[in-house]
Amino acid sequence: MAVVLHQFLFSHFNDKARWALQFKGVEYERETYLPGPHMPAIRKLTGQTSTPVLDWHGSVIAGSANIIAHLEEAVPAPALYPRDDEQRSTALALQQRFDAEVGPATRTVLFEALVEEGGYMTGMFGADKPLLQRLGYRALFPFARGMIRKGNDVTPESITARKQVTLDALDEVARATEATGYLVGDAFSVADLTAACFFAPLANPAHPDMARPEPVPESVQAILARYSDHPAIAWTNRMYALHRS
Ligand SMILES: N[C@@H](CCC(=O)N[C@@H](CS)C(=O)NCC(=O)O)C(=O)O
Repeated sequence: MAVVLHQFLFSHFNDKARWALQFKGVEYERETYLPGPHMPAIRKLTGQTSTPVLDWHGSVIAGSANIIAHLEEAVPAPALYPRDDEQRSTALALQQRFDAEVGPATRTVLFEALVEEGGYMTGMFGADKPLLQRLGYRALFPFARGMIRKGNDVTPESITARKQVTLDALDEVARATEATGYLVGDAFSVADLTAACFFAPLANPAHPDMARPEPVPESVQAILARYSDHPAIAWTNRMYALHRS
């Protein structure tokens, strides 16, 4: 049985799984879903609707952190968990905190603009789909806009709070990577992978899985411009260039 990643294109939580699979040198297939219509299939597989989901030779694993934990056990080298116990705990705690707070925050920051750009957003998530399916998805978008806002916490109160979480996380990573270039110790780990993925929507790294399709709408460009001078954005692009082939 093969290894299959059930995924959305571009999504930063999904890129955690893609990056870990690539880092470990695992050959795998991708089953790509359109956000929204994905629900019945993912629910049938896992009992919930969130992606990424990994089918590992018939065992189904849901959630980016669980997928990385499984890969770390199945393919120990190269390691994503630091070998030193204390450093491993630090890296895993950072992943847990960033999964809970920072991933959702940067998504809200980006979705504030994306949700108003129906053509761009549906084209992005449907990039690998046939034209007719893309057109149908685009036509349905206005009816789904409210649900997308709700599902991604794009509300006035939440946007302000999540911009602050985003800025605090960027500052934290810039500070913590100043000495060695990495978040924990002096080597790339799950902590760097997690933070880089969550900043990728704001950094727009030149990797085919995450680089925004051109032309990028002005509203999205304005968000990228807001963060472009932050040292953690340069760090994110460096992590993608060095460790995400
Ligand atoms: N904690 C989960 C969160 C994943 C997540 O938020 N996935 C989003 C895409 S970025 C998703 O699939 N949303 C659709 C849904 O939940 O139905 C993880 O680490 O994998």
